[in-house]
Amino acid sequence: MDQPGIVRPALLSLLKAAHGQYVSGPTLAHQLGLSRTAVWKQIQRLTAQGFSIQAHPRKGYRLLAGPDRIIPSELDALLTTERLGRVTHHLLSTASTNSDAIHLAQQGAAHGTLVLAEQQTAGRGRLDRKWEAPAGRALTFSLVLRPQLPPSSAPQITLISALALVHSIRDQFRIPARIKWPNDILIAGRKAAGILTEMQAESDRIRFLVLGIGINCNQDREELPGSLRYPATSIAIEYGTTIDRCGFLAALLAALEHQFERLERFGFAGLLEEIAKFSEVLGAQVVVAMGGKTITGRVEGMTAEGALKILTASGSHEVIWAGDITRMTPAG
Ligand code: BT5
Repeated sequence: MDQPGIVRPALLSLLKAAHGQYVSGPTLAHQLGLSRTAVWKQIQRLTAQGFSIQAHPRKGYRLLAGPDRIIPSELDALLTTERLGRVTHHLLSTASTNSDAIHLAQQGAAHGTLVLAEQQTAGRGRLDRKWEAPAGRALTFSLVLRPQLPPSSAPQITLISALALVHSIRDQFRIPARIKWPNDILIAGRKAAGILTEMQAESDRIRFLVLGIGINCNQDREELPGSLRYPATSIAIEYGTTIDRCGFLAALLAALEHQFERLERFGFAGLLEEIAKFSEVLGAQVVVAMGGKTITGRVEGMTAEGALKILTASGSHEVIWAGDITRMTPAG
């Protein structure tokens, strides 16, 4: 039975798989196990959701363009995770998905709860800086996490998430993304994504952690914010064409889940080498700003907790737990 109001993700998958070519009504009906009238009704529902579909009396249907928003049923169909994203709050507009996720976590939201927004009106970075992204062009989301880890591991979650992001971007688009300690993803030296981890903890355990991720996906150059601390780019600019945000999100959630499992199994020290492999800053000459203070030196590596080790110009070894790399000359 065809349920009223529900669009079958399989229909969308079949249309997408045809890459803009027609798929005949009988083919769709056969593959979906529906009558041709039911297929036509489903097509109408997709159109109502913002998909642009051309119907031809003999050739069938072809997908011209998707809406600038993620369709929850499509995400559901693509998810391969056990827990991440299994409960999803999908919002067209909100102030900040991190604020929403914190609120939900305080009310007991389960590990893996996802808050996804097409637009944020007060998206934030660290130290209450702004995170800017036009509606429907980026990915802005937050996850409620309840790891069995001490509060001191919060920075590790940020770095492990960065590792998952780098792997997903590399696997999906063959783009050599890198990690800029502590929370940025760079492509060709430009910022393509940022991570904001916020936590509520007791002295010895994390009550919950909210992992907020903003990714520049389909913005063109004009849509990237003007005055930035660091030059920016988007995946589409580097990839050369727009990307399927929904497919990318599903792949990223799987990569995040995989990396969190590895963190719990092997500990952070076991993943340090891999993070170092994708680090943009290892060996680089840097200026790090921390509060009102700056430190200049060469990045020697990371501690087993995820802090940055710097050899300063005067020869002293410094360990930095939080800060911003404001200038960087790559290792050469
Ligand atoms: C970050 O902070 O990079 C963390 C950004 C996290 C955003 C996500 S979106 C979903 C969730 N909900 C939220 O409210 N936040 C999270 P930070 O390292 O402090 O960098 C912030 C700086 O990045 C700003 O001061 C700008 O200079 C710059 N910036 C803002 N929007 C940008 C963009 N779209 N692309 C590149 N840089 C940007």
